[in-house]
Amino acid sequence: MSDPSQILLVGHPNVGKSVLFNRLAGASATESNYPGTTVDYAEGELVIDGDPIPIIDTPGTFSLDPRDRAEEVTVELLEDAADVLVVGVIDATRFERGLNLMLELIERGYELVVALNMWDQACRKGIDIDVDRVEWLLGVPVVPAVATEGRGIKTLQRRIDEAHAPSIEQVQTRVRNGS
Ligand SMILES: Nc1nc2c(ncn2[C@@H]2O[C@H](COP(=O)(O)OP(=O)(O)O)[C@@H](O)[C@H]2O)c(=O)[nH]1
Ligand SMILES: [Mg+2]
Repeated sequence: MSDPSQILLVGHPNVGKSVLFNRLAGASATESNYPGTTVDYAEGELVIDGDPIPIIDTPGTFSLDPRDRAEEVTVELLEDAADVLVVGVIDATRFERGLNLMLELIERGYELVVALNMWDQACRKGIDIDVDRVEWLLGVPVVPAVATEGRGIKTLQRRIDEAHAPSIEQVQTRVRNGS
């Protein structure tokens, strides 16, 4: 996507969104309270091609059919701005669970880049994910990362430019035929 109005980090709770957010937004980060709620979220800026773009660390959500106020806030943040670019964050040790949320994001037409965080834990546990293959199946950039160590952050930042909104039908066909 050329000029997103906002970048949103979206993922399950405890996948490392906030650590990743702090790596990306650095000193620009500030906490806000979502209007009319007790839900907090952090906002900052990420400079892409010389332009500062607002970036938001959304409350953890398991799906885009919200089940509590925090999940509702994430869905509202996704729906409120036009030209949203989503950095979907998955815990690589719980890859398949995280994948469902990415498919929901694709289904709703969001421009997406996926961060496969906790890559260190996945390696330690012997979980072997074929990143190129996942990238081909989803049709969006997929970047392994270890947010706590700052690994993968530069690549993620660079590849935000390649964010893509593939058609869910194409993704489903590839998943059906390609496995
Ligand atoms: N081993 C490992 N731990 C991580 C990584 N990223 C985050 N964490 C830890 O995972 C926990 C949850 O991170 P947090 O950013 O709060 O997750 P959030 O709920 O998605 O915002 C914290 O204890 C982090 O230090 C990672 O890449 N590798
Ligand atoms: Mg968090």
